[in-house]
Amino acid sequence: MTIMEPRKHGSSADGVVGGRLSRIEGQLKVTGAATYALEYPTEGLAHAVLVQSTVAAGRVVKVDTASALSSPGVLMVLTPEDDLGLRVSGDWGGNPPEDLPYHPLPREVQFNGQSIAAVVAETREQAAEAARLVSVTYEEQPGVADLDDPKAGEGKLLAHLSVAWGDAEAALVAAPVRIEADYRTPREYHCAMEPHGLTAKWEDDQLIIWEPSQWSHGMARMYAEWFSLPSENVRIISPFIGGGFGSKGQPLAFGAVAAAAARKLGRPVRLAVTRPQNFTSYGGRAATRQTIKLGATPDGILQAIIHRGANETSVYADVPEQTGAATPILYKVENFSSESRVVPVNTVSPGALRGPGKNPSAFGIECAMEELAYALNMDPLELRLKNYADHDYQSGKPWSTRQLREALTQGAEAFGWSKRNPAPRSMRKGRKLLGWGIGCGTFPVIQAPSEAMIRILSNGRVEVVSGSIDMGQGTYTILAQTASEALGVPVDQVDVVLGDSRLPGAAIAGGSMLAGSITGAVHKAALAARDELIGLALGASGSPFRDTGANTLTIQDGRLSLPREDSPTMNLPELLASLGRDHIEIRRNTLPEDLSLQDQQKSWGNMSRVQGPTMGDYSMHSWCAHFAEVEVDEDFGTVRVSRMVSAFDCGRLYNPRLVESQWRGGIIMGIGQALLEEGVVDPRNGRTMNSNLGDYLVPTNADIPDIEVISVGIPDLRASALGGKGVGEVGIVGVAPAIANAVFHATGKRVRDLPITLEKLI
Ligand code: MCN
Ligand code: MOS
Repeated sequence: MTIMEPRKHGSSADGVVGGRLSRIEGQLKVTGAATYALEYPTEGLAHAVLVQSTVAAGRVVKVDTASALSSPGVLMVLTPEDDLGLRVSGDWGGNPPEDLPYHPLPREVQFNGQSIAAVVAETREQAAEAARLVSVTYEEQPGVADLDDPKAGEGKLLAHLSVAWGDAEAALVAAPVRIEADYRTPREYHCAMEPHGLTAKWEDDQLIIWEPSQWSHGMARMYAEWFSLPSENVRIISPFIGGGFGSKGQPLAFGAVAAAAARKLGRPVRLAVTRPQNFTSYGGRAATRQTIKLGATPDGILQAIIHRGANETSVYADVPEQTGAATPILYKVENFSSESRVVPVNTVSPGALRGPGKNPSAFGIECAMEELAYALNMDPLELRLKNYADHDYQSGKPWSTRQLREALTQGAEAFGWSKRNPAPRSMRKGRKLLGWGIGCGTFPVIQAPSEAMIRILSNGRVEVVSGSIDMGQGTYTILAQTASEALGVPVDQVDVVLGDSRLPGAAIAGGSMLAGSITGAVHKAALAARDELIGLALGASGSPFRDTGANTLTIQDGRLSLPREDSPTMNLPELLASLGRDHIEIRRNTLPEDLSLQDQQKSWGNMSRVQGPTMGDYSMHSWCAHFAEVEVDEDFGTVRVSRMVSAFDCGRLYNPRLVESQWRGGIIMGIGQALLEEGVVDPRNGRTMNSNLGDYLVPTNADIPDIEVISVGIPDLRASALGGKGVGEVGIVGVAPAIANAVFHATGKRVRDLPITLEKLI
């Protein structure tokens, strides 16, 4: 548990909701004072190193551990022979686990890079050396390498993802103007700066785990289910995370191995997943392919959208990367049909990666819209505005708020879109071809309950306490601002304590749902604390307000006073002293009132009370419009994004400085997706060949231009207590199509499979 003490960062106006306060934990991070999961000192620590399969499919027939066991410092080698005594855990929704054994080091190999053995030794170096000596014999079976493998087939239809209204087939045939195109996106990976790993320690039947987590309560529950323990026996500690991007929302096989090894050995065990092992310990964004057919009138009114998509999944779980997620809600259309398939291949199950579903979906529909614009000889901005969706045609519900028109028009204005010559290859800068393109994006508002505690200490400091997570997105800071404003206490008097499953429950830092959810709980708790303080101050013996007949007080700058000029005042230390209390504690949650305490506690470790964007009377989403400029060198085929302007509707912004950083971060990842990122699979053995940051390219500073971001949102009080919508993911959605569209405008070449690398342009 770490206590964050905000320092002065600019004026006091920065400290309230909507202020531009700098990250309050920033100094701890840049000075190296913040402690990460693998840095906790633990006495008697042993170190585990994973051994991973080198075949895509088959059976482990023998693991020869003799030389590893006789290697210096080795304490234990775990193989598929060892029954670790684990049971399968439940899913995110908290649905009861199947009563089956769980083998994190399985005998059946399902993908290349699967963990099948682990060596535990006194030091990490000794474990790594011995892991090289473990020799595995397989009975190999033919595997399916990836989506392009001829053995992969067309996959399974996921009927629950099919969406249709009107008669799309008939409307398409009748449409005077039609386009049809196939789009593809490759495997992509999170590449968080902090790799996966954990330190696991048992104290009797209590399991303590230091592991980067996007969801402390959910992970505690899932670990507990593996070990057949009550949830409260597992404690996840995760105050700082070096990025997650969707990869750290659940415990993974290596975590089960480390915790089981610690139990077997009777010593704490640390397991650091190496960078290459990160690529197969949790899946990245699945490779996708999709076909989009659009029909329109000659003046550009959409008549039909037909979408057929597929993504690769593993052979053991059907994980959709829903390429039809944005297609039905971006435009007004009376005839629509979408179907999604999953294609099992021998890979680790794909995972959630910033903007899952919406991201590849926007690549398809936003490229297709520009292809239609060219077929119609119409400005792509005009085409988008012409087909503006006045409500959600999929659910039939009105939008809660949708400022996408403003995003398109204000973004276009700031970018200078009206100066565009529409003809491909018509614009130049020096000897480079210049291209401009648009891509829209969206991400749903997901709502979840949360709980928070406010503690007022006798020294006047205020603590905001929550088990929620800050993986860099800004939770610490916005919670200090929320409490400061609601309580009337300066922000540098507020400390924020996060990242521990022993603390009050919270939504996952995922699905862009945490900020809206946890600010609601903190706001509620802080208002209750304020009322409590005022009540106590009016009644306290020796209180200057006691005989004034007043029935309320104001709190400003940490001082209580009557709402009049010449009022006596009292600060928080004085109040607590007069009450003889060393602290005051208030806890509030946003669950329904009538839940039993037991049901309340259960709610934090599962998502049974999470609400999707159309569960109420409205359809609620964040929106954006990206405008990209590229410079293409015709001789070398190199593409550089030279300018981006992006306009967003994310409702009210709790902290615009942090939001702008979130948006830019998403856009930078989108530039990587458009031009660089691609997991390359060896077709012979299903191995991820570029499983390191030297070969799997992500953008560097030199790849990133000026990025101008604009907020066009208005407060949306249906979306959240304070009026904000989700911010963390929408930024990446629509970037890749904006760049692909710009590359077409520059070169006249339409690249429909990402990334847009030079060999596709020459
Ligand atoms: N915010 C705001 N006003 C709003 C909404 C959000 O000021 N109306 C700001 C706050 O600083 C808040 C942040 O934006 O902390 C993100 O809020 P939100 O959109 O609710 O997203 P979450 O807090 O749920 O964070 C998860 C989200 C996801 S799902 C991914 S993936 C992602 C992302 O955040 N991974 C990240 N941003 C990331 N940023 C960093 N640095 N590292 C990651 O791994
Ligand atoms: Mo974000 S991919 O939902 O963690």
